Amino acid sequence: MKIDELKHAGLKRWIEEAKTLMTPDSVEICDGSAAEYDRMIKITVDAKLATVLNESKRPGSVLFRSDPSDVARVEDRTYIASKNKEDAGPTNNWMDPAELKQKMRALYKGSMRGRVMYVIPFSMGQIGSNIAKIGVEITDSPYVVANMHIMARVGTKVLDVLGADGFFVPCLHSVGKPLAPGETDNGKWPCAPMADKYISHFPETREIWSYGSGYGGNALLGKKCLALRIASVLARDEGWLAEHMLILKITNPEGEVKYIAGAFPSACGKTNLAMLIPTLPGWKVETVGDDIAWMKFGKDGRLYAINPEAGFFGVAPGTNDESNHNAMETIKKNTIFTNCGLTEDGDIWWEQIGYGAPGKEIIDWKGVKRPAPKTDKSPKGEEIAHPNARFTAPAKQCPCIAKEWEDPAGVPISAFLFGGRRPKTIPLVNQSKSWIHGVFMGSIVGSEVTAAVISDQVGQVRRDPFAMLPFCGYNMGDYFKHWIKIGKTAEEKGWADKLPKIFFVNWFRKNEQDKFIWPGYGENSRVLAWIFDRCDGKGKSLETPIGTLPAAGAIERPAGVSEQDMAELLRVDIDGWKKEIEDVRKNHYPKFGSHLPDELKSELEAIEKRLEG
Ligand code: SAT
Ligand code: MN
Repeated sequence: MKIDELKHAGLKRWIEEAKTLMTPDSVEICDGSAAEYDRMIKITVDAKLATVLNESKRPGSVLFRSDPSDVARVEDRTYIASKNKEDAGPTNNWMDPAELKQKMRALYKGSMRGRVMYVIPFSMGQIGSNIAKIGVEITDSPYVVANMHIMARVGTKVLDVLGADGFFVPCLHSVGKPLAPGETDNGKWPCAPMADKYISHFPETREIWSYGSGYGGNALLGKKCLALRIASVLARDEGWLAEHMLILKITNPEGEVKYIAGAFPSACGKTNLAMLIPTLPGWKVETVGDDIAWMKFGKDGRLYAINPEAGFFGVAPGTNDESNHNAMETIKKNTIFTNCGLTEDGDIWWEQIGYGAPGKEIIDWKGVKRPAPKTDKSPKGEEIAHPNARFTAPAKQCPCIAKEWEDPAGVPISAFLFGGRRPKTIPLVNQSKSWIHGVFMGSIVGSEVTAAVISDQVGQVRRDPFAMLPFCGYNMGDYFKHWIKIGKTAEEKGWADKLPKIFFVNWFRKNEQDKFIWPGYGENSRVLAWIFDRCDGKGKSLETPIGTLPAAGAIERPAGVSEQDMAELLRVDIDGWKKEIEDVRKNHYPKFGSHLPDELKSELEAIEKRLEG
């Protein structure tokens, strides 16, 4: 399709502007076809950016190696450029939108020289769903085009829905590496130096400008940029929720079904939880989504969730047949791997894949030949696969994908989970006493920072409210208010009892020897079963100062967990909680100043009183 054939005048104008600014050699409007996907892969293979994997082992799959400086999201270079700094709030980087655009225009100038400018129309959510949103990404990266084919619904059919004047979020992306005449990438992942990378959001004008990175959430702009940062602003304005949450379907032995959504920071096991195989007999878990949930009230007063994505962009290391059999099945074919190891027999490999690497040698994520590890472990810092190595795979390939996963109406949510990596203090599971207490718990989520972000804080516990710290497109204090307002709306309409119940979970408790005391993975089904029952007002429980915990014996002990360990997992550590809450009062809540809702101040005081006994 040619630019002239486009029906949408605004889209046409925007493409022309981008072309004038970035001066690509040519422009292509993506149709979303399988042939187009294959062509993108061929271009990257010809440029030596991708390696085709062994067709008999990993059909239809390729491996990319990124630049060592371009391996994860860059929070320091991510901006929320609202007109007023206060609207970005204390947790976001801010710059004046005009100033930022000026800076970025200078970078974009001529940045696509020697490259093709691809225009990708995409829909987050089933095309035509009343919860879905349309975006158009302009990019000079065929890697991005191929990934977007998997992660979103792309192509001509989106333009049909957009029509002549439909709303779309313009998403501008350039890797920031123009090519001289005759030059090709020739095996070198194109990107710009760190100081020139910008992942920018303009919430008032609903625009995204990304420059200098080709990796994951920095470049696949439908994901974190649109479906979370911009969508959170749309959701605030339109009265719905855009959340960093997995969605799972759970069926009990009696055949009753519930849907649960859960917010956990990046690389805390959302994909594993969404695909878990229960160890509890008779229970079944199926996947609706593994990263993002968009939710709206239905006519019946329940919150209905859709997964706006069409694929999984999952962390590879640690994924194996034990930890996530369904993910291993999903990535058997038609998968894009990034920054994994390459074995002698043309397959991928990573740390904790469940087996040593075959053959004598292996190529690591930096492209260096190394002795093939005999076990699936490597010393820290010497990994064969980058700790944030990823797979991009179509959701429809997942053996446990729920049949409702593409239902445009969404699925009704019964429970919200909040959690993070917390070695101490936070018990295995804890139900909130009320909606507002649940919002309080969500607002104080803390987690050890993982390799999903380039940061010097990796390994340290930081507060990550609602697991949205890097993804909230406006003032986080106002975001808390929005959650409170959702509860109030439900109350006013007589739907309060239909709101999802809220739970805090922690699979990551450690003992004095720094060993995990809860086995996690499939055993988490024991916790999910208790949550399932609690949604029906069943499940033996105990009122405590921090919330409602399982009564002793309410969660059956898995093999390998001693009685003492179980008691520790469910102990209310009053001293630990006092410290936790003191940190919230002294260091966390003051950040939000006048934007902190009074309701949360009251919750803070109430829990302080309860802890004093
Ligand atoms: O933002 S990414 O999509 O690169 C991955 C993540 O942080 O969850
Ligand atoms: Mn995520």
